[in-house]
Amino acid sequence: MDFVLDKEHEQLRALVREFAERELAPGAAERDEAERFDRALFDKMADLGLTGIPWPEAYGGAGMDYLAYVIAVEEISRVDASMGVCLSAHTSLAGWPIYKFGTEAQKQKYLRPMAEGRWLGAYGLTEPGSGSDAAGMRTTARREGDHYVLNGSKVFITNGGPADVYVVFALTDPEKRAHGVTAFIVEKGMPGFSIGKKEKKMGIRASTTVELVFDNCRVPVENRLGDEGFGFKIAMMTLDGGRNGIAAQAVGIAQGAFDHARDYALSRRQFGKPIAEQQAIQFKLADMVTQIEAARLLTYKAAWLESQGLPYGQASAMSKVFASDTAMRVTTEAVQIFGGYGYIREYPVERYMRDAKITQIYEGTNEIQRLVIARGILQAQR
Ligand code: COS
Repeated sequence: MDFVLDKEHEQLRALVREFAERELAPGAAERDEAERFDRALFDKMADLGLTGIPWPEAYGGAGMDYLAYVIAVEEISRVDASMGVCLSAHTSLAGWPIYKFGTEAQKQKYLRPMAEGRWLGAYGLTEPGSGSDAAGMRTTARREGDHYVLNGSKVFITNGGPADVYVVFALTDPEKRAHGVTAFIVEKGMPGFSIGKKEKKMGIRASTTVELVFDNCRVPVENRLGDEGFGFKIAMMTLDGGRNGIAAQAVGIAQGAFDHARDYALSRRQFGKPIAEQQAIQFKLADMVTQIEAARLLTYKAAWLESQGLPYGQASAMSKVFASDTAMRVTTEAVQIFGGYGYIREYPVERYMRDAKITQIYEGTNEIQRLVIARGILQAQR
């Protein structure tokens, strides 16, 4: 067992941290305020080779592992959680299923430009009436010759709008629920595919969250991802890894808020001395840093398991629950340490607290994560 990162991962962390401080930090508050996604920043991440970290070089990737990927998401999110989720959804939710289940032609056509950062990816599972009960979806895909015709809508789609490639799930056999779901790769501009309502959110406001509308949308058969009826498993397996990307985002948010709170505690003077000298503040900082470290270890372990080809679904559910709950606790305490200044937008920590909340909700609520963990325990006993 080795708890020290190797040189390659340390170098990546340093590279991403420097990039995030230089390119993302200066405008993060303004983009949040304006609810503005900046595609040029994604392009800059592409220039650094961050948009295809775990994919082989043959598909335009960096040929690194999932640990490298979560370190990058963590460091981006430490400064700007909106860009963190942009990278996470692009890589884990859109890239992974194509890498894992795509044909060679699909990988060359879609994964390569995504890995190179020329195309942005998104994932469409959730619908207005089906969130936690993902198999309750209503969107249909009817085969007509060499096309499928999609009808329905998807909601809360991260990167939707700017994204060029969408991995979308629809029922080819509605009677069969989960076993009747099929996955498709839908391109921006395909006839009958449009972007609906753009959501106004509490946090991660510099990332887009939209509705996708399919109105007799014609998708060529060669864009089916995997076999008919295999889509639900693709969706679930994709989320198994995606959830650890969200854990990494949560660790980054918590670390960013902690860093601001620690610096503030050292400089803010009350009762004639820095507040960091008061035990009440020291105990908060000690708890915060301990929880962050535990969350990081769970996240890195899940990434390591995936990189080793070992089962990681339960480990990802654990990292996601713990890291997101940690992000919420730590950011709330960071606001408390800042006192009245913590509550106003001129200071950064209220943004971290708003950004943290979604990590307990998306890619499966924490209640669903606990269900996944519990199922794993019970199955192991059988
Ligand atoms: N990996 C592989 N297969 C999986 C799987 C996984 N992680 N999870 C479920 N499956 C398979 C099951 O094995 C089952 O297949 P068989 O019937 O052939 O055995 C099939 O999928 C249906 O699974 P299950 O019966 O468990 O489905 P449920 O309807 O009970 O739903 C939960 C399971 C609740 C776990 C699922 O709906 C879920 O994860 N919901 C949350 C959705 C979510 O995260 N949404 C966020 C969207 S992205 S922001």
